[in-house]
Amino acid sequence: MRLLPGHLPIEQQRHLVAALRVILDRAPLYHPVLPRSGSPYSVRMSNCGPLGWLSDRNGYRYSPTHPLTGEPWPAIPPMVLDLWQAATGAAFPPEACLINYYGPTARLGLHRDQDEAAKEAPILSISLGDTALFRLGGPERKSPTRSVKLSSGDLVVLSGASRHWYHGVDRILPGTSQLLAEGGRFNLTLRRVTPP
Ligand code: MD3
Ligand code: FE
Repeated sequence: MRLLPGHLPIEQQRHLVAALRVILDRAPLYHPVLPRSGSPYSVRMSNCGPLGWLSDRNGYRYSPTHPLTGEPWPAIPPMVLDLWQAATGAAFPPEACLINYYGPTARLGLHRDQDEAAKEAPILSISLGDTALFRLGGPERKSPTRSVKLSSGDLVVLSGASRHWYHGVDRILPGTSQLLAEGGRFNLTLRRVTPP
């Protein structure tokens, strides 16, 4: 895992939030539910890009359309595609940009990202807004974990072995950023889904 702390200058963070607002007008945040149990996540989600990650009663999958509007996801903003290229060096574009929104009490349990057929492609994460206490584990659920703070403007590149490690978000530290009028945190997770 490669952490690029404070990679994004504040003007770029603001520009990115403005682009996010336009995307979320067309593809609103919704409350996903866990497979089988149907329990809601505390994180709200949306996507941009040709594919979007979904969780519902039937399982996890990638879909070209929003589960509530039935419309295709909006395009990934050019600035985000440029960041992907610069940070990952990948010769191919990402296909999915998951947009997670954390209110002050939201969290995300320990999990692995393993719904992508492109098993070896890197993942890029962009944090905006309040700081998150991120938990990084290892290859197995029982592997030792450590806590890492992810602040507004930080990028994380997951490649190689770390791409398949357990991770989650323990909590948000409310009031740590002024970027979002509503408070809370956005995280963008860019992924290649189909093998390039
Ligand atoms: C480490 N999102 O959407 S981003 C997710 O902050 C997700 O919203 C978190 O986990 C968030 O699936 C973490 C940083 C991240 C993303 C993928 C990883 C860290 C990772 C994959 C492997 C190891
Ligand atoms: Fe994840």
